[in-house]
Amino acid sequence: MSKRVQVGIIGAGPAGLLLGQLLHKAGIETAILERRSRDYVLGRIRAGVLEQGAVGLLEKAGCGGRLHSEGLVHDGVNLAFDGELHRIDLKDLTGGDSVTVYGQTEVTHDLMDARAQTGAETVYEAENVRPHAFDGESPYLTYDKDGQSHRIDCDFIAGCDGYHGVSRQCAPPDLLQVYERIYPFGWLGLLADVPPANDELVYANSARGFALCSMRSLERSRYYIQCDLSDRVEAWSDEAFWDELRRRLPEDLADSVTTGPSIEKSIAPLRSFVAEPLRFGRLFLCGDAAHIVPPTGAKGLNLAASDVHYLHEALVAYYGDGTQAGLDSYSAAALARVWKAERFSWWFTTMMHLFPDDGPFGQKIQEAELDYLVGSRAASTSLAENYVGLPY
Ligand code: FAS
Ligand code: PHB
Repeated sequence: MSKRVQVGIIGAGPAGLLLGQLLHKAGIETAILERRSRDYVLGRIRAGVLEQGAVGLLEKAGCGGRLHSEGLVHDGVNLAFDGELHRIDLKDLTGGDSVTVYGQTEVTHDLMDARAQTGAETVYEAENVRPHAFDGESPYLTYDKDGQSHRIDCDFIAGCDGYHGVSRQCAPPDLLQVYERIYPFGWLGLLADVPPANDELVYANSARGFALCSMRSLERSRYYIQCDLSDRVEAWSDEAFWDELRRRLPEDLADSVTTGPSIEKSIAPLRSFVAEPLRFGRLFLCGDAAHIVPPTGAKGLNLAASDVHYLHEALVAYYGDGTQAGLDSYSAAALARVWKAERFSWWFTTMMHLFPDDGPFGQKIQEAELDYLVGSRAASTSLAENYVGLPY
C-alpha cells in the first residue's frame, strides 16, 4: 500500500511526536512510524525536568494544559556535599528563569493524545521501518505491518528514532562522524508513590557515590543512585536502595526520605555521544538519534525539543516560501546548542560522581570545584543558566 505526506517521521518519542504536532499546527502533513506499541512507549520511565524552551514548544503544540496544571515550577536546585545542602537560586541568578518538573511519560501522553485528535497518520508496531532515496528529491519510507508491506512517499524524513534507531545507521558511513565518552558507572533509578524528601531537586556528591532526589509530583518521587556497570537491578531490593540512598544524603535530608515500595526500578548506563552532521540530503536526525547526554544535567529530552525547534522552523520556512536556508543551517544550528549541553552535562557529571580511578587528587579537585561553585556568584550563575537552558 502506498501513501504520500510532506514529512515522514520515524519514532513516536518526544522528538517525533513534538515535531509532528508543530508541523500539523503549521498545516504540514506528516506520518509517524513507531516500532513499539503506544503503551510500551508510555511505559518507559525517563526524564523529569523541562527547560522553559521545551515548555514553550509544548504550549505552541497545544499541549500546555496539564503541563501547567500539574507541572511543578522550581525556582531553585540543590547541591549536597560534605553533609550540607547548598541551594542554587535559579530564578535570581538567571534574572527570572526556572525549570518545570513534569515527567517525560506525561509529555509523551499529552503529545500522543494531541496527535490522535489531529487524525494524522500514526502507525504503532510498525516493523522494519527504513528510509530510502533521501540523497535524491523523492525520499520514501517502507515498513511492514500485519504481514503487509507499506510505502510512504514524502519530501523529507525526520529520524526521531532514538539512539538505537535505524536512521543514523542508514547515514552514509563516510559522511558520519561520531564522538563518544562512556562513563564508568550507571544510574539505578527508583520510582515510588511517596512524597519527595525535599521540595526541590537535590544532586548529592558523597564518598559513596552520586545520588539524586527528584520527583514527578508531590505524591510521587524519583530517586537515583550511582551504581557499578556490573550491577543488576535484580540484586537491589527496595530496602537496599533506600538504605544506600540515605547514606549518600546529608543527615537532615536522609531523615526526610519517605520510603515505600518501588513501582519502577531500572539501571541506565551513562554516555556522552554526538553524531555529525545531522543532515544527509533529505534525511534529518533529531533528538537521541543524533546525541546522548548523561542525565545529570537533565538535558536529553530538552535537546530533543531544541532540535525540533530548529527543524520545525526550517520546514515551515521551506513550505512557506520555498527557502532552503533553514534546512541548510539546521545541522550547524542544532549542533551548536547540542555541544554546549554536552559540555554542561559532562562537567556536572564529572563534578558530582565518584571516579575511583581519579584517586585522592581527583577527589580534592571535586571538593574544590564544589566549594568554589557555591561560594562564587559567577560560578553559580554559570550552572544556573545552563541548567534552565541556554537560549535557542
Ligand atoms: P526516544 O528514544 O525517546 O524515542 C525514539 C522512539 O523511536 C522510540 O519510541 C523508539 O521505540 C522508536 N524507534 C526506535 N527505532 C525505531 C525504528 N527502527 N523504527 C521505528 N521506531 C523506532 N533525559 C533527561 O533529560 N533526564 C533523564 O533522567 C533521562 N533518563 C533517561 C533514562 C533512560 C533509560 C534513557 C534511555 C534515556 C533517558 N533520558 C533522560 C533521555 C531521554 O529522555 C531522551 O533524551 C528522550 O527520550 C529523547 O527523545 P527522542 O529523541 O524522541 O528519543
Ligand atoms: C528525573 O526526575 O528523572 C531527573 C531529574 C533530573 C535529572 C535527571 C533525571 O538531572
